[in-house]
Amino acid sequence: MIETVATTPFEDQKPGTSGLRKKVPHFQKPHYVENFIQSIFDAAKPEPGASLVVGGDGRYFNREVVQTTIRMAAANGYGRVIVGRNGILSTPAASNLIRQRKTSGGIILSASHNPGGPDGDFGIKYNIANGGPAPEKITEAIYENSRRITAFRIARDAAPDISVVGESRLGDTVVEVVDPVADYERLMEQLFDFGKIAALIASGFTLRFDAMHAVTGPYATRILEERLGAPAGTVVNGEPREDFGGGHPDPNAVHAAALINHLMAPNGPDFGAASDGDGDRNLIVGRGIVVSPSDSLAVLAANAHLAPGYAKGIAGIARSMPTSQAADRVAQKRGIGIYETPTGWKFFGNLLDAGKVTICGEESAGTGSDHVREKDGLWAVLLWLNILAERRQSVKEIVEAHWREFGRNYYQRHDYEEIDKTAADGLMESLRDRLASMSGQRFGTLVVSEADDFSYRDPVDGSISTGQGVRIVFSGGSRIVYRLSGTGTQGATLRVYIECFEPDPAKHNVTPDVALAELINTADVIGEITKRTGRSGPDVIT
Ligand code: VG1
Ligand code: CO
Repeated sequence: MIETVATTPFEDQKPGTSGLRKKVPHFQKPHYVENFIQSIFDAAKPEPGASLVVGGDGRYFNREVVQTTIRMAAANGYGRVIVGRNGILSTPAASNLIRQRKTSGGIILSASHNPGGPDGDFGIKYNIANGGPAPEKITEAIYENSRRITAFRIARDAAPDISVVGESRLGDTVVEVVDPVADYERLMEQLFDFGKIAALIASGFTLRFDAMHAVTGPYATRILEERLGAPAGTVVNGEPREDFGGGHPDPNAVHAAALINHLMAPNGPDFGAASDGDGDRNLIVGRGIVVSPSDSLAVLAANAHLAPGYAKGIAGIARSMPTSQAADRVAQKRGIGIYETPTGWKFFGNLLDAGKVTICGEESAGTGSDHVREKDGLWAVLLWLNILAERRQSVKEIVEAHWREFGRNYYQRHDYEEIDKTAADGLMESLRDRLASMSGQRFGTLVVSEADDFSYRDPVDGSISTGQGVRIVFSGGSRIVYRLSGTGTQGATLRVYIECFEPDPAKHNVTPDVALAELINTADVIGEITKRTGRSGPDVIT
């Protein structure tokens, strides 16, 4: 029995960088979830009998929204809903399922690295048939629908039990519960030399993976411990929890400090890694070195051919605009394409589908390839392990050799979190107002060579995205980028990205804060950050 329920629109269901994200109590308002899901289905316009993947990162409220989504999918003409057992699917595993099973799309429930629990964050995202996040054309249609919605459709019956793998029915719709790890594990096995990685581990190479009580726990335990023979206990915090154990599942120097300290200890392991709430980000740590995500992208791109899945070489690289230009140097030297896109994985989809690029990455610890259409935390870890198994050098040796060959891009991102929204908007507006007169201005030893507000024309479909971040480039190539986060749920978050290039290997051994000192000061002078936000420094530096 299908019910049509009258509803009234919410004004704030505009998807951000990666879906709609709000506090849990906000999502719990009557009809808030239903309105948004109906708006998705109305934009997706599934063929009758189409199939849909549903799953999430297991955070608080995941279970309820999975049930609601199944009931609404049944009422909106979907013939089959494929759902991870207990509603669990990491973001890359969901992307893979959409592709493997050729569904019309998928709904991924996640607020990624944002904290969970009853007062934490929740999120809903729609991915299209290629497995990737819906492009802006579709997210805009979803938003438009959400502002006009008058009713939603939902099956009156409860959704079937999703704790056991197998098929059942809800009305005419088949609900298929799958093991969340199985298909993903098969995909990883095709890409990487599991035998070689297992041999590396058997030879005494030691590692630790911190799943941060989030969704990657079961994936990492199955693959690293059960398949590749890493000893039990290699995966820590491997039990997914609804509130991520009260932590903040963001694999950066602040929230993954325990892992980093463990790696820096005298008897620490050879390799450490962590992933975020929904399993699409990665942190790579070697003994004595935390690998900056932008460097990791460049190293992976330069060495991917060492893994069987990429043995033929890579077609090209794409990076988000604020990501350091380390990857560009790899592309230039290897004679392959390099693409600069706005922030967010949805902008990589067309480039990957068209075969223009094989590897993509963002400075925010996201790396991935054409194997799915999302960034993929465990994939990056396995590619690193495959490279280590082939090169038999330490992480530090590999990164330092990379800098010697390509030069080093010193890089930092400074986040000012939960600042006043009006102050943040004012800061960006003031920067935009000054862009035209910026060129030629001198700040200390730095002279501005170019300044703009990044806009992107998709080379595949010609769509244009404007206002993607203010770039100030100095002669010599150093740059400062300012943009506001599109994933936060409280106030505004200002991100300032600071970068300079150092070709001389004799100067590769200073810390980024030293190499970037003048740029960091200049970022405050040009952005008027202290003056406008009242903050004396960033909350997080990555
Ligand atoms: C952040 C990151 C961006 C990433 C996005 C989603 O967006 O900067 O690189 O794609 O999160 O990742 P923003 O708009 O807050 O800067 V995830 O792992 O949160 O889905
Ligand atoms: Co994520």
